[in-house]
Amino acid sequence: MGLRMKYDHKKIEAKWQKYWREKKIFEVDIDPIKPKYYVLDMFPYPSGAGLHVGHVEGYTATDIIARHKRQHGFNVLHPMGWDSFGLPAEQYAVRTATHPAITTKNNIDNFRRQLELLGFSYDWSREVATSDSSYYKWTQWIFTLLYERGLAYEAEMMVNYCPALGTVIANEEMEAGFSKVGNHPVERRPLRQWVLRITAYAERLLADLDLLDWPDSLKKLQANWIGRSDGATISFRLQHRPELSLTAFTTRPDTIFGATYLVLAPEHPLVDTLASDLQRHVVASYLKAIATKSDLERTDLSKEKTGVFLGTYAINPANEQPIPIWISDYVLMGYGTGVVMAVPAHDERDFAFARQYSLPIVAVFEPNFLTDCASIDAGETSEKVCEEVLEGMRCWMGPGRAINSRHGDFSLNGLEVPAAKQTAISWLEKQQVGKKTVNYKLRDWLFSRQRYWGEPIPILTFEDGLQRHLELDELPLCPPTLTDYKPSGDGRSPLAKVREWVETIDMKTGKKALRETNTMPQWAGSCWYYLRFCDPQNSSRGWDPALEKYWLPVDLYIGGVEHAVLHLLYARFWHKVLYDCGLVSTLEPFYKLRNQGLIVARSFKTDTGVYIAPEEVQMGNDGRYYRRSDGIALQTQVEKMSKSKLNGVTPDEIIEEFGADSLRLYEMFMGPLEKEKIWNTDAVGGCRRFLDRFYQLAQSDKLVDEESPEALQLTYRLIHGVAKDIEALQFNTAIAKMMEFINEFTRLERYPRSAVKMAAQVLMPFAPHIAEEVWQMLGCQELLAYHPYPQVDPKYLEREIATYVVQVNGKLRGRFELPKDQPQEVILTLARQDPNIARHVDGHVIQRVVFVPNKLLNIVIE
Ligand code: ANZ
Repeated sequence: MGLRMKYDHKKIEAKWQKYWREKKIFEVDIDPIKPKYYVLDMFPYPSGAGLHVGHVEGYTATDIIARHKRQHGFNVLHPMGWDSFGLPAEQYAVRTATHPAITTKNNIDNFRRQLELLGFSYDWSREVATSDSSYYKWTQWIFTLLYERGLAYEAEMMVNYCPALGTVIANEEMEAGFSKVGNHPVERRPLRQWVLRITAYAERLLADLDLLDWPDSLKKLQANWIGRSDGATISFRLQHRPELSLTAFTTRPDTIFGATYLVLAPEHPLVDTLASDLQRHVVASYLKAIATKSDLERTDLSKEKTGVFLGTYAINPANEQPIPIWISDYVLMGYGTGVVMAVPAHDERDFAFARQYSLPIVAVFEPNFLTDCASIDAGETSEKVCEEVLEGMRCWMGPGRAINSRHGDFSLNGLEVPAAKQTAISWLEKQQVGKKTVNYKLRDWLFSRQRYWGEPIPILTFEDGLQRHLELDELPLCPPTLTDYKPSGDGRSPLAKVREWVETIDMKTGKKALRETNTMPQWAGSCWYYLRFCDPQNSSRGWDPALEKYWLPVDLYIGGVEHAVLHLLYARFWHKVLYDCGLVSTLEPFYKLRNQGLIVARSFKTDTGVYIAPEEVQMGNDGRYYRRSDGIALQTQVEKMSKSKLNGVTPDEIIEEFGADSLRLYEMFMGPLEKEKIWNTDAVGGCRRFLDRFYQLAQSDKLVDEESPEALQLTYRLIHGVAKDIEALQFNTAIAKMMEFINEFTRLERYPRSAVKMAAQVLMPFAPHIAEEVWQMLGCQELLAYHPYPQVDPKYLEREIATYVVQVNGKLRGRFELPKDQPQEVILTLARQDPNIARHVDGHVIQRVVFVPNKLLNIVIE
């Protein structure tokens, strides 16, 4: 009997990583003969904390796809780089006076080391960093293209200013009045800022979502953010000043007869003109009271409405009635026209406001309950609801027929909402007092930041106020080296303090000029990195058109859902501008996108809120958790991994103990890619044991050169099933199939060498180091990475499917359709990964599992 080697992951992984790196195995060039496949990750911000197991999840998924596509003959572009401008490096610089370039370089080196340890098959010759001047030269150049097309402009505007961060931030970067980074309070302030006209692309950004194979939830998020509203603008003449008028945007022009007052945003430019002498005083004090409120606070539906009457009237064009003009902070200047025609009978906010200030409420639609009874609460009758609406005691936003809507020969009476809308718009257009209008919630993109560690905006301003952008031969424009990175605190960038950099002589005209001191936001560099990866070293252009044509679009993009309205919207916008400039050949950058789910972890704490490390926790017989040392009962919670909660793990420690292949396998086995998953270090051991068994298989005494039909059948099923799962990005079920295979295969009397080789081919995308090693141990000379995927003979594939019913304490909780004869462990594992089933099981002790082969699994908990 030969001496068997133990599976030494450290030796094997180091060996193959060195080989791949030194032989530049994964470097690619265009190859007109092969089909191309571009698979991209959302490149990381190289933080000081290093790679996270969440990065490993998405990066393993794309690596599996990249390797799988190579096996299928594709020319695969799989690059990696660094989104390396950003606030943390700058804040660290402020604290320690270390130049951000130094911190960033160290962090990048650490990230690269960690990624290499995972055996990802990147073409490292294409590595880029957004903070390198050879990269941001082109980011600045794209900015000049936007500027030339009128898509970058300066404006004095109310901005979200975050005093703690010392900078302005975009709407997309805040939530409920706080910055998403650091959760600091954000104020409203007027400041001169650079803004990108993303609104000019609103319709295309919305319409082209239809071209994309993205998760529906993500498309919906973008569509809602863009927020298209179809309606009309209607102009209201002023009662005693016919030369003046106010224009309102409404989505319900059909309710025009019910418009009983107008409400202006407090910032509306006509507020001062319209306030009567009598009301001037109260108006002024109202304006003062609301000055610092954020849009979010102002539009909060639940808050009590406030406002004041301006003392003047407008005329409702439909019925010629005078209606009072108010101001209120629930109307925003930044949306529509900043004027609302208030229809209290059919709009909730207007209704609350009208009740508050006793303004008239006139119902103009009679509720139609045939098509909508959702708006009636339990215990109410439709008659009662109808009566209340007609009496102005209740607001009705559902469908109905128009009433009280006639003046002269203009009538909407009897029409349903959609028809009434059309009729109203035609009438308004004919009378020239309104027109059909589409409005978007999307605002222009606030593009300047008062920061040091970002791309300087390449603009010169001359003494006469004229400006020019720097030409390509003047780029990159590098920031000066500072020793003091602190924001100046007065809303200006740290660069503003460097007079000799700011005050300059324009090389082209010899005129005195000032440099722009604001820098670009972090999102700028990531707007086009997928393009640079096509041609990363080009110093004379951003990318070569032939290379762009060959590699683009990105065929598969994987990343977190948190980028739904930031990076993914901004990058689509830039791409469309580049398309209009004739610089890219596809309408969209990323046709297929999938999100990875969050990896969370169980944390434990005592009643007094002290977090306890998982190693110190033990589960009692009652299924609860206790501190090992003294038996104190602990509270437990599943939450984001974090240092302070002691529930984090680093890829480094897992790789050290179990190996990169085990980590890759485990992260893919945890559950469906897009779902949230709970980390469990013990389960990495299960994946490790599977690899151990596979390694032993390749050295077994039972290996033979002859084939056998049983072995062929098992192997072909595996080859076929795993390929199908990979194409569908169902990596967890692919791994379940491999585990099932090894169980069945090791029961055979003889192991045909050819079958084990094919199994190594199937395993390679998931656990590439051990697969290459086994492949070599079985006598194969050439590299497995490019070896074509095995062909299957379909006659071996037929196999019956069984429905496995899963119960928890006898109650039906799920169902799986799988090939017959699955072992109990496979069904139990799949069941525990299924959120619907896991919900009933997690946190309980499993007392017993009843298994009826090919039929049923009943999990009995206490
Ligand atoms: C009259 C009306 C009657 C309205 C009715 C609604 C229901 P979306 O769908 O979000 O686009 N509105 C217009 N401009 C506003 C502003 N600057 N600040 C706050 N509210 C504003 O909302 C459009 C509706 O929001 C408009 O249609 C307007 O109220 C209000 F039965 O006009 B509506």
